[in-house]
Amino acid sequence: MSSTASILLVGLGGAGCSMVARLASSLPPQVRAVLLDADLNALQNSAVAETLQLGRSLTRGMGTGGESALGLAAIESEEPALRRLFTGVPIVVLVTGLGGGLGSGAAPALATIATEAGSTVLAFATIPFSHEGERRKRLASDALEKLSAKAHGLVVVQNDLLSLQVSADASLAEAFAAADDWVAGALRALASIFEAGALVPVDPAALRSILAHPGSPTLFTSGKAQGPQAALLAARAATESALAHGPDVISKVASLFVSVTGGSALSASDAFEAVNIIRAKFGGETTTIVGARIKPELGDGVEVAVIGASAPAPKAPKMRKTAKAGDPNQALFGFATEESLRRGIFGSAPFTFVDGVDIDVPTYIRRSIRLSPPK
Ligand SMILES: Nc1nc2c(ncn2[C@@H]2O[C@H](COP(=O)(O)OP(=O)(O)OP(=O)(O)O)[C@@H](O)[C@H]2O)c(=O)[nH]1
Ligand SMILES: [Mg+2]
Repeated sequence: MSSTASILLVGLGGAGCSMVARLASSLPPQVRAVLLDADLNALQNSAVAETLQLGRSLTRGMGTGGESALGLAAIESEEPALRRLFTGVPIVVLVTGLGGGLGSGAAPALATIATEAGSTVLAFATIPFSHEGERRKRLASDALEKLSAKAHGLVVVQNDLLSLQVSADASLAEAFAAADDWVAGALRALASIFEAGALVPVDPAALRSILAHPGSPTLFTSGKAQGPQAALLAARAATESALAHGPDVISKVASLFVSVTGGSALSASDAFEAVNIIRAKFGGETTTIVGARIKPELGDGVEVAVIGASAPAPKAPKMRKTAKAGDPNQALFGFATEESLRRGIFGSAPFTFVDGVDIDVPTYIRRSIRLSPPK
């Protein structure tokens, strides 16, 4: 790995590789790209120099044909090479399209290998379009559940939401291209946070402190604007982006990382004005880390990118079902926390905030309504 690269951008499977390949020519030196796929053809046709073929002896250079078990076996077969790839890498950004066999089967295992090698893993995963059918949706939702427990941060990108930006009669290829562009834009904004020459510098270690725990519910959004008050308008665009309002997106987070990039006219006070708008919308009460940099080529434009996370919800205490009195191995009863009691069966699930209210908490508890005993 080159001495300046602190982020490894990993494309996994057909869609993940295509999204990363779109960016390859415009990455700053701090970001290095690598493509992982079982499909040799897809790897050979890409402009990214660094590739690793998965499951050589299992799929013989082809895709998995939608078999997620094969996707998992393919990644396991390359475990030693992957461990070497991740060793010494502070941040791994994993990009994949869920719904096929490779991305869905391999992504959770890949996040585990990277985490065990000491990397902080931020995953971007697309969810199939509704018209791709039930099977792909199911594969994606199974994979999403596993991946969210393994990655430190997970940004879920609903293809259906992104497709609202293309016309109703657009082809599938056009819809994929819109999704690719969107994810590439988000990744470009993320990469630019770490470019040299900052007005307010940030260290990649700061991102590690925001995404400190596997399973953290994660928010990611970005916005752009031009002209007078561009910083303020870009911040507003970030708060209104479709990404910040999807069904799996949390709207208030404990920790925020805000990057503001603009042309030569951008001042530190413009940047902090933008940050205030972001904080008013998304929180960041525990920590807010701000990075700002000038990129003269942006002219009078400003781009704002936001990553936020909250610590994962505490898991409900487990009890052994068949312990006998006096059994020395009998599990001790844990004390439920107030939070786990409030959230009941949703205790370990990601928070779902709507207008600042955790909707997984039953309404009668949220509103403190006393229930009368059954007659
Ligand atoms: N954004 C984007 N999404 C795509 C593209 N191609 C496929 N997808 C999405 O990604 C999902 C997974 O497809 P692939 O990435 O081709 O599947 P894979 O992980 O390579 O798995 P197999 O090919 O089955 O081994 C699909 O269900 C689509 O929702 C693409 O070019 N761009
Ligand atoms: Mg494929």
